[in-house]
Amino acid sequence: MHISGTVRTAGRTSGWPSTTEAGCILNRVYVRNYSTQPFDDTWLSGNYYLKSTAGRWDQVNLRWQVDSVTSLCVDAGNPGYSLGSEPASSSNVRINMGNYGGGIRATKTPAGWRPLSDMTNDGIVDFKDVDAFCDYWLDTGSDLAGDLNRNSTVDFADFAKIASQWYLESTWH
Ligand SMILES: [Ca+2]
Ligand SMILES: [Ca+2]
Repeated sequence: MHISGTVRTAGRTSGWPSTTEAGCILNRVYVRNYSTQPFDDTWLSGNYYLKSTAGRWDQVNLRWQVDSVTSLCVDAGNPGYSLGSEPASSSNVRINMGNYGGGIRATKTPAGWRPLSDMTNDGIVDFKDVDAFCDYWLDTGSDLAGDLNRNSTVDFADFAKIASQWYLESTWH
């Protein structure tokens, strides 16, 4: 599944580059400075299934496998996208980045992994997310990153979601 989107914020354009290993790398660079951290905790080499402590599809043994780490690409896709066919759970609030995002084999989300309103994917809901959100204010259409309740309009109902999660942090933040 193709998961693209662009965050338009003041002075910069950053995206959720879609389907590839490179896309995840770009996202990680955007989120933090990962220059000192290895990328091998992110996906399974060769097939790009994102690792997760909540479960990741093992296509060799055809079962869900639990990992010791979780990829930051889990629930890091465009907040305005539908989850598609991803495994439903209260923890799964956003579509995953990567090849399997939106599909039935999408990697599962650990509890508290990603606030819906953490538009900048930096692990906390704060003014930077409001900055990103405001660029979509009163926009209409599908797949808008600021459309947190996914009703094709960016308005106060979406802002209320940010307000309700103010300073909420990811478990890894
Ligand atoms: Ca997800
Ligand atoms: Ca909305």
